[in-house]
Amino acid sequence: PQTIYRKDYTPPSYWVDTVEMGFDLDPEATHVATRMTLRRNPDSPNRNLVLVGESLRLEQLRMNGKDLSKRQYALGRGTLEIFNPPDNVTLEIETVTHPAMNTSLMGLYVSNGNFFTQCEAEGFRKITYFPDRPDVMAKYTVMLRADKEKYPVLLSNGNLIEQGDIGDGRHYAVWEDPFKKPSYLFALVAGKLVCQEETYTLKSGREVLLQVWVEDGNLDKTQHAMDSLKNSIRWDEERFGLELDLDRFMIVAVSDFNMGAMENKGLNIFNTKFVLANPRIATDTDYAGIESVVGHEYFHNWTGNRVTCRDWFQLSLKEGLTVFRDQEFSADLIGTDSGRAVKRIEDVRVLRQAQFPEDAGPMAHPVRPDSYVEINNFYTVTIYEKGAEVVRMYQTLLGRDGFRKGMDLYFERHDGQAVECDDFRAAMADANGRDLKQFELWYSQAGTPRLKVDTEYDADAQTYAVTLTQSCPPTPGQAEKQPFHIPVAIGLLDARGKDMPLRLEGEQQDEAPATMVLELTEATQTFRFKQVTERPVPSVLRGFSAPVVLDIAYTDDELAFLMANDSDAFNRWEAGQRLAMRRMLALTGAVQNNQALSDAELEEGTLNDAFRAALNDEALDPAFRELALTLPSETVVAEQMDVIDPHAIHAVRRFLRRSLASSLRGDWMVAYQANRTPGTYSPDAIAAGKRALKNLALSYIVENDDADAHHLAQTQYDNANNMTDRIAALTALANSSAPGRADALNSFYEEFEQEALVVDKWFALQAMSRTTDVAAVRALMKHPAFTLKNPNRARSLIFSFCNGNPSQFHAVDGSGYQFWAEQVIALNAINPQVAARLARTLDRWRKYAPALQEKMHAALKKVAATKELSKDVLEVITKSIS
Ligand code: BAL
Ligand code: ZN
Repeated sequence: PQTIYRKDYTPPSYWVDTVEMGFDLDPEATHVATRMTLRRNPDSPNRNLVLVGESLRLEQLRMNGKDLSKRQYALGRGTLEIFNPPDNVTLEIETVTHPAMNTSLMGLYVSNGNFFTQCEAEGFRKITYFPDRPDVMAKYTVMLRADKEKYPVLLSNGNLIEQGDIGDGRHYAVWEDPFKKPSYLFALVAGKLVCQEETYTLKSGREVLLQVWVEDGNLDKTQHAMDSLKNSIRWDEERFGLELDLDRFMIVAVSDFNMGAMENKGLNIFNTKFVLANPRIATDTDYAGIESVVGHEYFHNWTGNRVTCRDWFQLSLKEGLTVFRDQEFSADLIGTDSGRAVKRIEDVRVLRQAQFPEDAGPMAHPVRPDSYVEINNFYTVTIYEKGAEVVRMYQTLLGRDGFRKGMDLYFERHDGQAVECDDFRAAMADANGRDLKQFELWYSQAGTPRLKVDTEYDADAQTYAVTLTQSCPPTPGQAEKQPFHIPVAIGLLDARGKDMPLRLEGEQQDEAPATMVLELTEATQTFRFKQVTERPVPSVLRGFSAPVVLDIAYTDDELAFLMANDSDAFNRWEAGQRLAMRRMLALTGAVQNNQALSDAELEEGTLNDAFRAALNDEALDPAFRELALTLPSETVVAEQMDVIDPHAIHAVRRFLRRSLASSLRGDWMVAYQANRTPGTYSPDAIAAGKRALKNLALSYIVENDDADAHHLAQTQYDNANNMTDRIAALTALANSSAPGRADALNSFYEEFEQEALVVDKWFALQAMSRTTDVAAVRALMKHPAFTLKNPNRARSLIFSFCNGNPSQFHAVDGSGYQFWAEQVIALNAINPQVAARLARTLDRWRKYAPALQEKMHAALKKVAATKELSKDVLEVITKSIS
């Protein structure tokens, strides 16, 4: 397959001004009539008009009112090229598509008998021939026609301007979107759906209609999405002065969906997972996920839709920025400083768990990639989460007000345009009179930078020198890296654990702050603090001020001290994680040397004491304590090893959990009792934090695997009035030898058989359970509720096992890898996008011991040798093997 390069960008040969579409919706064969007006782009070197189309039957092609003769155009593989058209063109195209057969879930498809579309990135070309690229923005008018009984609801972007019957039991609706948009934001929905609706008054006094559409029977699960939408609208007005520009804003839930959700103009289409919630079926995590995804899609209306991307290499322009916005939204909604810190820790955990490995593996790419084979493979944690970190660094460097000025200028300059990441950076620089040239390297260089910290205290001179040294490992196609512009937030703690006032030598300062942002721009720089009256303990990279790996030498005692005292909550958490990581790596080495792990050693250790102190510190938010007392995940530990040994890591993490479970058993029990949340369920941050800590305590207690522990879990399972507590108890039981284990799993399924999202949880928790091996997963695949065709279901069982159960997946006989290969191949035939995601699982195969490597390589080869591999999967596998 062909590689597309950023450097090859050329402007389109024609702009499209208007698009009128008529759909005759039929699951077997939908006819699409499109009329568009185009105008030659004088800046393009190309004379011909090239449209793209995929899996389409072309029925008719007319230009300026006349049929085109065969000599005037060429129909290639995926392209329709019209030779040397006049400057102004009206094209009429009729195409036929087959929605019911479309299992890729791109373009127009059918889910549970209803029609949906997904057009980002390149799905519109499965609906009609079109210059399907984001820099071509047009105004759309759409008429939908369908059987009235089967498809009573007909929706598209913008405003409903007309509807009525057309005889034969059919009806129609006409939608007009007043805003120009790229084709990837086109959407339609048709079917049997019901909605919760509310009118909402904007700050300006204008009233808007808000709707959340779901399948019949789900109206008891839409309130949280609706509340989240209203919160999003208010937040964007307050924080960024951005108003909803439409009179109607719709969210539609669909159970077959490749992504989390999609920001189509005025008609957001969501995976049911990010809409449906009530206490019976949804966990606190689900509630938080819905809030952030509803926010994310809503915020795209300005960052993505009003200002969009020139080409797909600029994807992070909208995604990094919009993730940053949704992160800030969630943090602001919690409101408290400690709540913000908890949100920050959670976001950084995702970055480390998923993005750092990506940045160190064969698919590593810059935030603004230089090339791709299949753009769908670049909806990555690098584009999204690292992209959000890059946006966050502007705010760290410029301050909140400076960041806002940059945003204002960005919209002032680019509203209605398709632009580049560089345009965003220019707006930030110009609005603040700052030179951000070097900052571009965050967009162009892949890899996670390392930041080494060396310190020197001079008691006589009372100075403290902090030397920062940066480096960045090579990544595919980038052997050498230039130094980044890195904001390093720092504080210095005195012996009592208090922040010392910071004064830099050679700087004019009005005040001496507790935290200062040092700007590292060279490979090595020394920053010297003055009037430092005692040797401090440094707290570096506060709030995780840059997406780097921090290399700093602390003693165990210093880490325990920081964990207990740092005024920066992020670094308090970080200190505990470092302490745990150090111990986990040491023990992993011991396991590999066949040494026995001993409890006694741990009970007297710093880690045990530090964990006990954090657990019992009533001044700390329960949500924070839950994070502080959770050991680094097996994946995060794996990334710290030169040669990953999944079995040793698993043994060590389990050993440490059991040790902490038994040595702190009384403390866990106290925390368990103290953090119950009786009464009516509420997903607010305080209550959710309590449940999180209580359920962490439960999971530790059940590590003891005795009758009392089993009883505690069983009682919680039987009496829970919400899914968070229910599933936590079931998970604990599933990971134990409790006699009620099998009964609980069975009864849970029976109770929730009709709730697809809960059945997903049921599969997922078994897939990730310690005792579930490949054979058990194969058995679960035979369950009548299992299907590979539904992405959520495939993810719940297959992905959860391959990515979330490392010690079983990496079975020494290679059976996990064979299973993986079979599923990638099976999914490839159904849904290439989902298959390519699963294909990423073996990205890091070169990091394992030779015996495992060999078996992984064989599995990769097996996939590579498959006939009719999609370019999605082919790109991932080729990059992994090469
Ligand atoms: N644009 C794809 C889905 C999302 O990032 O919102
Ligand atoms: Zn997005």
